[in-house]
Amino acid sequence: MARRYTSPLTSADVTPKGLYLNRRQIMAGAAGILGAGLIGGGARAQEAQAPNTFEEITTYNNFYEFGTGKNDPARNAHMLTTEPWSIEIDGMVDNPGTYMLADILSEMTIEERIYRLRCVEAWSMVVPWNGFELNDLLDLAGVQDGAQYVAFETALRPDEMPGVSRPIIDWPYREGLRIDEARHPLTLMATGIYGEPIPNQNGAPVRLVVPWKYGFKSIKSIVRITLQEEQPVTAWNSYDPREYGFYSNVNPNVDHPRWSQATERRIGGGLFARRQPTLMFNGYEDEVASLYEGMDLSVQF
Ligand SMILES: Nc1nc2c(c(=O)[nH]1)N[C@H]1C(S)=C(S)[C@@H](COP(=O)(O)O)O[C@H]1N2
Ligand SMILES: [Mo]
Repeated sequence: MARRYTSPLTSADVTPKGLYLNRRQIMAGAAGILGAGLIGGGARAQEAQAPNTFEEITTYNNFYEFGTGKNDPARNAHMLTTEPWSIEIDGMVDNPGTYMLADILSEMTIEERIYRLRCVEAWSMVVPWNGFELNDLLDLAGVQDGAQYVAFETALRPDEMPGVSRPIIDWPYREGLRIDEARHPLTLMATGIYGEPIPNQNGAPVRLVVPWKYGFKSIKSIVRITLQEEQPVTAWNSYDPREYGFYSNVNPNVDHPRWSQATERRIGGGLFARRQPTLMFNGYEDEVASLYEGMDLSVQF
């Protein structure tokens, strides 16, 4: 199995809510940093890295199933029933079926991961997630040879999601990763923020977090995971493939057709704060660049 990722950020970077966290996990993270020394990409990503407040993370959201305004998810997502919750795991797996989330969680190790989140709209945050590695869930399902991609689907519940009555994207929200991206130790299934259960507006009860890709790849409130041979059809890519690539790796050198990606606005930085430079792979270059060796990132963006 791939090495585990240790966050270059320490418990000292987390505001008091972080104290709810499992102490052993925090200590393990700190030991990892001392042991490993500075990790290149992670160290660079550490600039201006204090996590955003719980308030910022939970009131400025994109979750179009609950409306397209940044504050709509915070106002509407309470309508989503998150308990009980199950995930259908199907396609090229040894153990297909409907998994209760509670059963999955009993098999998983929950860790804290303080990650940068960079939206394709050129704003960013730093979020202290809690979650487990997608890789561990894939092992539980038993990935078969030949499975080259993982497809994900968000719940589609018109009764609970006022936003889906508008045909903004072709619902349900869908996303996908290549299998090596899905198995990368940075790729997290998040169940919490600041040591608290993840709020509905952030994708309760379980959502994907792929920190080196634009935020829309990090699909929320997941009900289905499919292992397959072909590249999955995904919501934003099929909406407009020129604007939203399948890969959507954060890249300051590849602009969105309608705006520059060279800089970003840090949420909570204040109205007059200077924009900060966008980091290649969102600051995780040392961890993930090898996944894309030999690819022309301006073509396969
Ligand atoms: N199902 C679903 N997942 C989604 C979205 C969405 O609209 N629906 N928005 C995406 C976008 S554009 C971003 S930037 C992140 C935002 O996550 P956050 O609200 O937790 O910051 O969620 C992503 N996941
Ligand atoms: Mo986004």
